[in-house]
Amino acid sequence: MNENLIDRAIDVLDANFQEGGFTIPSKGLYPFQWKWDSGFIAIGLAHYNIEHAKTEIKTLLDAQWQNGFIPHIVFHSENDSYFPGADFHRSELHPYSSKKYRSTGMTQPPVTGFVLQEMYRIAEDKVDMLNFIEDSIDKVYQNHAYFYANRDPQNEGLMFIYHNWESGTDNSPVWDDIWETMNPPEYEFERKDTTHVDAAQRPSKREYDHYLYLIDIAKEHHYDDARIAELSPFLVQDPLFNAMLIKSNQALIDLYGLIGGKEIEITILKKWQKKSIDGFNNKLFDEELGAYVHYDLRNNRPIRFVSSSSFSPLFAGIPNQKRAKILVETMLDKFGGDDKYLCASFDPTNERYDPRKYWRGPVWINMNWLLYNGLKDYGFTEVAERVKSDSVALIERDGFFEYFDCRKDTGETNRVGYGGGDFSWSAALLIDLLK
Ligand code: 9WN
Repeated sequence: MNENLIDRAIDVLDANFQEGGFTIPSKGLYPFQWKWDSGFIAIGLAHYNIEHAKTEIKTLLDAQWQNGFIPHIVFHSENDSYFPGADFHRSELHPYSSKKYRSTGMTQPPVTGFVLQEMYRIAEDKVDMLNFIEDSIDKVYQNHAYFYANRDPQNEGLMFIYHNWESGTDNSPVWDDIWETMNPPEYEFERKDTTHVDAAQRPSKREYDHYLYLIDIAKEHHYDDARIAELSPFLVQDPLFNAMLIKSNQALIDLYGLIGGKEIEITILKKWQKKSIDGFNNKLFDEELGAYVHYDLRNNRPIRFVSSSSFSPLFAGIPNQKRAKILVETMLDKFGGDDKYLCASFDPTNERYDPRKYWRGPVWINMNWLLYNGLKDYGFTEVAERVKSDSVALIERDGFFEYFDCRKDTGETNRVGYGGGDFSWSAALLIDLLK
């Protein structure tokens, strides 16, 4: 059974691999290269086509800006099946943007560092992989340097994101109260996503108005981070985003150690790492909720909701064992009923939870992959195994979809998964889970 599932996953990835040397997340819906998708995809590719895995990362890093920034979408081709495209984002407004590729002017969770380490773990030819890493790692380091120099105005070791798309968890209920503080114009535009996916599973038109308005503000200031930090109505310290950075910092420390002769970079990374882990634990843990939460820097308040992002610090070794245990209890208590697959993207006991709608409840395989590995590292073997077998069960039930209903019984027949079909990271990470 597993072999068959792996073969199907490989077919999905191969069909989504493009001549330009990158993998689209899903045909029709997402026709370009996305930053954190590329990382997860490279992990899956590394298991059966190491050259494609290397190419995936090389292509992404080729789109890096002169200031170290790596954009969230790289528009490799003209394709009008996606909105908003290159003409809306206008990355050329930033003086340091890539001259080779048009892109967005926002980023996504910094997974590339730990992805290089995963590729090293998976590769059979370690010497060859270390050569590849040696060629790529400074670019990832520069990306981290960009974050510490531009995204941490209060010097807390915690980076801000200025757009919900930077979080990767686009329409999470976590952002709802921020939308309440804004009043964007009613944009006129043609939605493309809802021509590919049932509108009931996607963000609303009004939510898109907010998303576009945030980009317009950033564009008005030519994507200048300092101006964005002063002016953007959306300015958030996200536990998922920062956990990915911390995990990747550690990966860079380890990999530079293997390469040798990189003491200066290692010293700087260790300094960043200490500041970030301390800042994270001091600021983002909510004792009452028993979970890490987001912090709204613009309105100076914690955003007190539990989502799958709340547990992602397990993947980066951020909580001590005692806090890790509290996190697991919270997860099982709120998300882990026998009637549900782990792990819903948003607290099923909260009134904002919606089991069908995108990041407002459904299970995502990339989040489960992070949680599985984090739980395993902390010795929560049984829960880790449950997250893994639930992920496999959902893919077996619905196929390689983008997201999944966590309810074991939805009362519906002819079930299919939600969002885009033949979704690349669901396939890639399934391969890694089963290998
Ligand atoms: C905007 C590509 C991306 C993922 C995100 C997911 C979704 C895009 C969209 O698809 O976001 O970036 O148009 O909805 O939320 O995590 O990287 O798969």
